[in-house]
Amino acid sequence: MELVPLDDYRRLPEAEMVARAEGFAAQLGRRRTVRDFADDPVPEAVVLAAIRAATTAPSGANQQPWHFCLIGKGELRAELRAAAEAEERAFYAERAGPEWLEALAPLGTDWRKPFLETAPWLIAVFAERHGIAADGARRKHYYVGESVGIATGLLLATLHRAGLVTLTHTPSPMGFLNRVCGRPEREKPFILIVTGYPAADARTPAAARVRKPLDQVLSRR
Ligand code: IYR
Repeated sequence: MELVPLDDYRRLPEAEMVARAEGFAAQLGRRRTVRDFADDPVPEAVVLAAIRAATTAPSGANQQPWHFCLIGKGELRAELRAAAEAEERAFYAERAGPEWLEALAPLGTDWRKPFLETAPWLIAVFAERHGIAADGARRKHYYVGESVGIATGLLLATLHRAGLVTLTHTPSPMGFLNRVCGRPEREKPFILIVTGYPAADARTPAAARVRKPLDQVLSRR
């Protein structure tokens, strides 16, 4: 094992640490999940940089068990929307069940997913359940969900920081994403991120703005 020094690290003054953390938290607090997208184009460089940010995430044994399929506007979109809406129709009609539908009611979601055709970029995030070694053998991956979840968080934070809005879409099940993206079976669709500008008349549910106060989610010992 080779070790290298932290040559680009420097401590910040305490007041600056607090100011930076507070400023970043306030900016993240302005992130909204949006479902109404404008169809205006967004430079690919923005989403590529956000994906690059996502790939800096820590991961189990640094195996980086993720794949990002970037889907621009094109003929795939109609197929993808139809496949997602077919799953969502079944989800809302049967699969969800009353308790899940009740939990979702304040968000006002339904099976219709027009944003899958409108938004300029979709990013399908896949989790590599296992890797393939140089000799073709199956290589076990560790903490895959944690790793891909952290990477997705960094992706969302960077897109937000860049001035775009996002939707974390979870069609259930999402197997059609393997076909649309041409990904192997060992990669499990993790989440579909929709990103772009909000539509001029975009509205978000009031209920989604309520965040639990710190004293409900924090304890100290
Ligand atoms: N996948 C469905 C349902 C859905 C589920 C949860 I949990 C949400 O927070 C939002 C939606 C859909 O995308 O509509």
